[in-house]
Amino acid sequence: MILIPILGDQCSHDLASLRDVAKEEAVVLMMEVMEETTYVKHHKAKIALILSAMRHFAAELEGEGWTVDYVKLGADGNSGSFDGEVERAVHRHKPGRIRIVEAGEWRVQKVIERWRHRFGLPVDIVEDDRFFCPILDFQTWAQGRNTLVMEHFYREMRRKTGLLMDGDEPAGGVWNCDKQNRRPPRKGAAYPHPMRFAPDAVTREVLDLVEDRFGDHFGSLGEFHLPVTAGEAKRALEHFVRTGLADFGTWQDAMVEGERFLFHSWLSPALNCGLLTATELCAAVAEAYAAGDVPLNSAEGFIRQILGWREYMRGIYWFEMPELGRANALRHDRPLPEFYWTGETDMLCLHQAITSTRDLAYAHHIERLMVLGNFALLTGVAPEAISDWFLVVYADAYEWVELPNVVGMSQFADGGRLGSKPYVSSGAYIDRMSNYCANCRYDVKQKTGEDACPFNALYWDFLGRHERRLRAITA
Ligand code: FAD
Ligand code: DLZ
Ligand code: SF4
Repeated sequence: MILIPILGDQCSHDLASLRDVAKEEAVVLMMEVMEETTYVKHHKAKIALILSAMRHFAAELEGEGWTVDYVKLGADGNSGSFDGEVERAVHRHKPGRIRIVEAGEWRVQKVIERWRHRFGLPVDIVEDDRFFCPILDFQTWAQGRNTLVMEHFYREMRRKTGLLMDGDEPAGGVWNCDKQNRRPPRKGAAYPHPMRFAPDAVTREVLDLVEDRFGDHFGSLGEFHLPVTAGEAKRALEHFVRTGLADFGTWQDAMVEGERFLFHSWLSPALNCGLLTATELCAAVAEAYAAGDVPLNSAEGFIRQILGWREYMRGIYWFEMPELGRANALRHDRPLPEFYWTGETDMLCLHQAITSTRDLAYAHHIERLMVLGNFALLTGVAPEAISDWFLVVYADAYEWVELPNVVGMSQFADGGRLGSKPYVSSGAYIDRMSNYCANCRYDVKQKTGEDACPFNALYWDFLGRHERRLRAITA
């Protein structure tokens, strides 16, 4: 008998560990464990998403004929850890071997790698082929390079997958449409909304459980409408392709007061826990482009985020761990301002991004990078402090994608290995890309004084403080 543990971010029907295994010879093990729900105090919506997705997925697997041993959080004897639950399952089922897909996070992978010794059983750790680029392939690509340029990696991935390619040439003759993707918001524009799913009985039970056991965690559950099954996630993807994708590219960097999503997909929670696959997403977008339904700058812009940035971030994570978790090239050491938890600040841009984060476990990319990350970097917050915050507050946050985005891209704490310059700006950038400044208590045009936008002085102070180091790094 084979024991197949499936982790909370592995809720994919085509999971590699389930392939080529006879159902009658296997027991699938799924474990709700306190260690995972509390190793950081995740946003309530993230815990609800994972537990609901796990419960739905287990029921679907049973429907397909798998035997599933599902341990609920409140089950008698639940040890609270992956180690403990696999140990108990080994006693229950007496398997001849264990088979598991490699973990998304370094911390968990280290736990799995000890199982062979711990349980005295063969443990097959199977490659996670839900990603386009195997970890070893990325390491081969990255080995010996001083700087790791995403664009070079991305072009190789386009060639390898054939996505948006005309033979050897990029579709439409350009590899990257980023320059067409930086329009500020239009006055009076209407925005679509990601598809919302009313919680069913399973999700409602989970929502009660989360409120009951994790009531002191950050965030609210009132707006919980995320997809929790592969079927719902597929509908959410189709809805996005129909309603948001065409304008995604052009207004990718725009920010608008009160508009949480603009033309963004909000598909990352479903994607990162396995309800959707990267292949499915890219295929749907490439198909819409081929059918003439969406322009190239949107199709390319979206596929670049998945095939380029997402794969690249994962590669960097596994290439640079565990050192990445400690990186602090600019030697920043300030604590995180308290208002990151409360949203209580007069800076409207930060207030907007933080309240969206609190209410939905969501803020879009430019809010994360150019508002929340920018402010932390300018004020010298310790990378570990801001990284812990990012890992807690988003429904799509897993260390493999959060850490390189925060420590590398946003905080420049890796000293420029991932990006050639820090993503910092004064208020002028936020003013150009949003309508926030018009309604803010601060004046974005003023550089000094009581009413001056804080981003302005902070920006020049940052450049002055780090001039020598930045010159050396970027020389
Ligand atoms: P869309 O704008 O619709 O983009 C489509 C998809 O592209 C996303 O769903 C996502 O899967 C992918 N994507 C886009 N940019 C990136 C990127 N830089 N890295 C990886 N994937 C990307 N993304 C996470 O999935 N988890 C995180 O914990 C996370 N933390 C971040 C922290 C910071 C400081 C920054 C700057 C970015 C972070 N991102 C993270 C990347 C990005 O902000 C989110 O993927 C995106 O906002 C998710 O919303 P969406 O699905 O509406 O994205
Ligand atoms: C994020 C999360 C949470 C909150 N809870 C669980 C859980 O109870 N059981 C589980 O299997 N997975 C959970 N997860 C997702 C894991 O943290 C994720 O699968 C690993 O970090 C990947 O390495
Ligand atoms: Fe943010 Fe400054 Fe604009 Fe206010 S004026 S919204 S603080 S950038």
